[in-house]
Amino acid sequence: MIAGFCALAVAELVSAVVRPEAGPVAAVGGVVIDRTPPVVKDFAVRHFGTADKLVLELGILALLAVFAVTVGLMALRHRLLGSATVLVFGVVGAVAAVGRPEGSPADALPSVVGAVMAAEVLYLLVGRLGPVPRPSPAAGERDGQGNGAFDRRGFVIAATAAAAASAGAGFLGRRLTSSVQAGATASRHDLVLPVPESPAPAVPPGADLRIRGLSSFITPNKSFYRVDTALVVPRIDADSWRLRIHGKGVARPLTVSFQDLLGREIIERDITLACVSNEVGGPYVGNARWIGVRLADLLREAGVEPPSQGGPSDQIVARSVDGMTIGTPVETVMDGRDAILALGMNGEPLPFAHGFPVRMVVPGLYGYVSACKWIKDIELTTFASYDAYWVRRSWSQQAPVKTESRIDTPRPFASPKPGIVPVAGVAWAQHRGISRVEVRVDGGPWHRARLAAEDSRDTWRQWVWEWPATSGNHTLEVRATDGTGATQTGERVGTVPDGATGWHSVVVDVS
Ligand SMILES: Nc1nc2c(c(=O)[nH]1)N[C@H]1C(S)=C(S)[C@@H](COP(=O)(O)O)O[C@H]1N2
Ligand SMILES: [Mo]
Repeated sequence: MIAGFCALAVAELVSAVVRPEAGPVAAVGGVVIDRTPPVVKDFAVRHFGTADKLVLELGILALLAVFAVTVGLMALRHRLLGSATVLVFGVVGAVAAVGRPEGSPADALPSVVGAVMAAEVLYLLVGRLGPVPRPSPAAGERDGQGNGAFDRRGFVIAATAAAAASAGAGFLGRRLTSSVQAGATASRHDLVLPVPESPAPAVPPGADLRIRGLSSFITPNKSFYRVDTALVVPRIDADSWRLRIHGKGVARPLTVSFQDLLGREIIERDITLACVSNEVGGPYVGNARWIGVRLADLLREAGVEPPSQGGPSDQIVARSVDGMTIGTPVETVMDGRDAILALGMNGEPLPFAHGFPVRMVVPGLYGYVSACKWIKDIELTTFASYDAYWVRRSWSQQAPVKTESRIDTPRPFASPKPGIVPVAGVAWAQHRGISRVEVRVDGGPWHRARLAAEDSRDTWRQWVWEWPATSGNHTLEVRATDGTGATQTGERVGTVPDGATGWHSVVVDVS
């Protein structure tokens, strides 16, 4: 266990110099995420939610602990074989790190150096457990240990020293990583958001019904859902950030810096973002005020034309610094909607976890086909010639947001008193808007809910229905109708391949 700890701590230190993402646990975890079958991923999201990454990392550590004990027992019999096995683990970590989307040969270093150190520590410690040459038979008799005698004191000293040195290395690694990232932290801290040339219209007074238990109209950054594959949140210095726009039909390829973006026309918009992995009634949806640059403006400047005007590319592939690829229809981005290269969220620079310094947001599309965080590259291509990350994992190429509604209050299995009970929630159909929400009790007739004032058709809309509740168990159901007049389907389908459908229902016990 001490040797295993030493491996991870030394790897931590070395990865601070190479890059944080190259650490063995992050690298192996990344490989697991990339290879997880959709069923397992859905299971993890359902049961662990946003803690799925923590569960994965703890799982890897638990497995490593089991391996460490096994290898340790083996080393007691075959000292060299034990150490050699540790090196095999180092190779596994190294291969995983080098093979990551943005991996380079240097990424092997943390695992290799960590494993070599651990192999040595194991060899030395096991050596201390061996029989010591006895000065005289009398000494052995005094110990009462006969041939199995070992230098207990020497072992404890060596083990303690190894553990302490490892802890020191690990601690130093952490410190080093945060000082390497200090530039990024400072660049975010020092950023003053630009004043938008085109500000978002004020949220109408009646948009937030302020009912207890109902999601607030604007979702604060700290409670905004986070969905991504990054075990180590990328921290990029805005000053060194660049975005390249290139590919098929790009007459004038562009590379823009953060300063370039700040010098352009800045717009501000309220847009609701939703994840395709959100189950009916689920939490992976949030509404924020974004500030940034119109993506269509940049594309036009680069000479891009949408397919409807003869452009040869129908897909934008956005690439992030951590190797995520996200494919978005060119036509959608250029159809006049407010597709944004966002640099601010709810009045502050993007939080690191939400894509600092720049991310995409496209109203009306699920995040996995539109909302690339930590973006660094935009390539114009075709859907026929390129499948982005999630498309290769059985999700659809095209994924407009489906009309959905959710009951926020009462909570499932709540027990309100008989009388008027406000049933309230949110409904969303980004870029189509919400025109009606209805609620029914126990499969009875649909009742029209009162809609909160509409902020924009790109945002969700709150609703409330005053329910004259009677004693007993009741099932509440909700459905929404979008701005085109289409009513949300009651047919239950799962999240794969392009978003869940069905009516959210909540069972309550009025008593
Ligand atoms: N680089 C990167 N961008 C990403 C993802 C990711 O894994 N990596 N996940 C996408 C998905 S699936 C969603 S739903 C949104 C979520 O954005 P949020 O975490 O800011 O809420 O980001 C999108 N952008
Ligand atoms: Mo998502």
